[in-house]
Amino acid sequence: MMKLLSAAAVAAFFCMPSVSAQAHATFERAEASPGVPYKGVLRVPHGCNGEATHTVRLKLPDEIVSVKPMPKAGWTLTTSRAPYAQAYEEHGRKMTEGVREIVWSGGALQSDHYDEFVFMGRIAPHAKAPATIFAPVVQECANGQQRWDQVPAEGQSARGLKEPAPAIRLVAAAQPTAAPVSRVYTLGSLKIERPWTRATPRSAPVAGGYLKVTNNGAVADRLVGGSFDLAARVEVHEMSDVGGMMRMRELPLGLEIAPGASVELRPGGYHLMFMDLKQGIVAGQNVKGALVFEKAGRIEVEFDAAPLGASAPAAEHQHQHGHEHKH
Ligand SMILES: [Cu+2]
Repeated sequence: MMKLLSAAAVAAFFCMPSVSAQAHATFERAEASPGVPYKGVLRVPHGCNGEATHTVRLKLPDEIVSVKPMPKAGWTLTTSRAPYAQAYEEHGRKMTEGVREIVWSGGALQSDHYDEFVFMGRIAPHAKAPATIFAPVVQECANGQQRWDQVPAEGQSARGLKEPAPAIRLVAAAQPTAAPVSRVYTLGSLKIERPWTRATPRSAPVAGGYLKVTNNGAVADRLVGGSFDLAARVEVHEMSDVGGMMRMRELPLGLEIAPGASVELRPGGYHLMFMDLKQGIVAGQNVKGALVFEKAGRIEVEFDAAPLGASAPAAEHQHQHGHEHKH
């Protein structure tokens, strides 16, 4: 016959070591790439020696920028701002300072409960990869603290540390295996090869457009703009390294394609900027748009969306056959 057991009796019966009591504070996503958005979900598995946590302090490493913390019911949110170790440029605006510490306070997280503390940010475009970055955390309780601020010595593993700081591994953005992509267009004496774009986070306001144009004619032409189904308008941009800082600006007169020349629009260089996106771009999606040249006129094209952070177009073909696809 079934009997109701008290919680204590159940615990005694199973007599298992509590997994959560040994767990460390960690981030849900432990890997990210320079220049891409990062949603930080800090997982807090227990309190201070069995005591409830009333405050969680999270220090952001230099590599995490543009941070906005997510408010949390039952907790008071405060942030402290400070200059970034290294300024960077985002769409023409110089970013010099931002949130460096987030404090959630006035809460009551029981030691045998679990909770998550969230922020949205970005891995700085100048962050080095591969590397591991650390975000020290302090939990404050009525009579003590639980710190997560140990960082392994250079070249050492964090495995042996009792109170390791939550870590994020930075890896170079995914480079899709380069297979030839067959979208090629001809407009007068211009040859336009494989227009592509990149997946974006849902809330991204802009995206980049890339392609290669070759002018087989005898006179110069200019790429002056275009359209993109998911954007309000399209601008032609230039990106350049000015004293170690990536700078982006609109080319009001467009981009010249000299006779006989090939110009490649690619991440980190010339690009189309899709302004005021209506929705996020999904990897694998083909988005219709158009290119407008000063002399050759307008042509409808399709942009293939490569994964977030890709530095080259996604492979169009699943299998490589060991030969070039001719067009
Ligand atoms: Cu741009």
